[in-house]
Amino acid sequence: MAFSFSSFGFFLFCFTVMLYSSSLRVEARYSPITPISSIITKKLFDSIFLHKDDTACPAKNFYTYESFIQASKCFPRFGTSGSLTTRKREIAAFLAQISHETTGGWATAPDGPYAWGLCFKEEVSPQSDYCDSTNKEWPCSPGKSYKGRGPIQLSWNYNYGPAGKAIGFDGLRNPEIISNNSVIAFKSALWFWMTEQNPKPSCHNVMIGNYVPTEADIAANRTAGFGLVTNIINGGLECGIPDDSRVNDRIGYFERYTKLFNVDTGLNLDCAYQKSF
Ligand SMILES: *[C@@H]1O[C@H](CO)[C@@H](O)[C@H](O)[C@H]1NC(C)=O
Ligand SMILES: CC(=O)N[C@H]1CO[C@H](CO)[C@@H](O)[C@@H]1O
Repeated sequence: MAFSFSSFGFFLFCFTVMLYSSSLRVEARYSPITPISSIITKKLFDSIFLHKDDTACPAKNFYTYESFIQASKCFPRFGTSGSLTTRKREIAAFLAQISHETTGGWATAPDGPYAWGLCFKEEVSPQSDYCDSTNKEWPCSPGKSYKGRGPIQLSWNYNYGPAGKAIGFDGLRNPEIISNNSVIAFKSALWFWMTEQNPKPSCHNVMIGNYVPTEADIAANRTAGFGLVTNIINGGLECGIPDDSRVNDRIGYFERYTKLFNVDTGLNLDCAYQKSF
C-alpha cells in the first residue's frame, strides 16, 4: 500500500479536528491556507446542486454542504494547493466527477442535464457484489456487497478496505456505513480523489499540476487534464472511445461548474484517445 502517512495518525488528525474545531476556526484566521469554504460557499454549492433534494432523488436530504465541508477537513490539501484558479478548478472537477457518478439528470431535465448531481446514494441494480476474491489483502466479508456507494460510488473490496482503514471505519465488514453517514460518504470520495493507487496518479495531483507522466503514460496519451481524471476513475470502461456518452456527461458537468466558479476548464477534457491504466 502506498500511503505516505500512518492511518493511525490520519485518523487522529480527523478526530482532533472534530474535537477542537472551534479553536481551529480561531487559528484559521491566522493561517495562510484559505479554507475551501471561502471558495465553495453554501450559496455556490446550492446553485451547483439544484435538484439533489428533490423527491425524485433517492439521496434526498442526505448530502449536505456541512457534511462536505466537515469531510474536507480530513484532507487539508484538497482545494488548497496552487493558485486560486487551480484551487477552484480542482474543486469544480471533483464536484463534476461525483455529479456524474450520482446523476439523476436526463437530456430534457429541468435546468438541464447537469443540474442533477448527488441524486443517488448507492448503485441501483448492481450486477455483482464487486468482490475480487483473488485479492488477499482485503478479503470480502461473507454476504457483503461492495457495490457503488457515496459521491464517488466507491466500489470493490480493494477500495472499501483501504478507504475504511484511512478514514476510520471497517470497510470490509461495514461497507453500508457510506450510505448511512454523509460525512463518511464525502470522506470516501475525497479519499479516492486524494490517494494515488499505483500506477495511477491521484486525481488531486493531476488537477493541481503535480502529475509527472511516465514513459508508459506518454505512450498511452495520458496527458494532464480533466480527461485523465476520468481515466483514473473509470478509464477501463470509458476511455479510448470517441464521443462516449458517459465521458461527455462528465465533461458537461465540468463545463457548467467551471462557469459557476468563473474559471476556464483547462485542456484535455476527454480521454477518447487515451489508453486506460
Ligand atoms: C494518441 O492520440 C493520437 C491522436 O491524438 C492517436 O492517433 C493515437 O492512436 C493515440 N495513441 C494511443 C496509444 O491511444
Ligand atoms: C441504520 C441505517 O440507516 N441503515 C441503513 C444503511 O444503509 C443500508 C443501505 O446500504 C440500508 O439498507 C440500511 O437500512
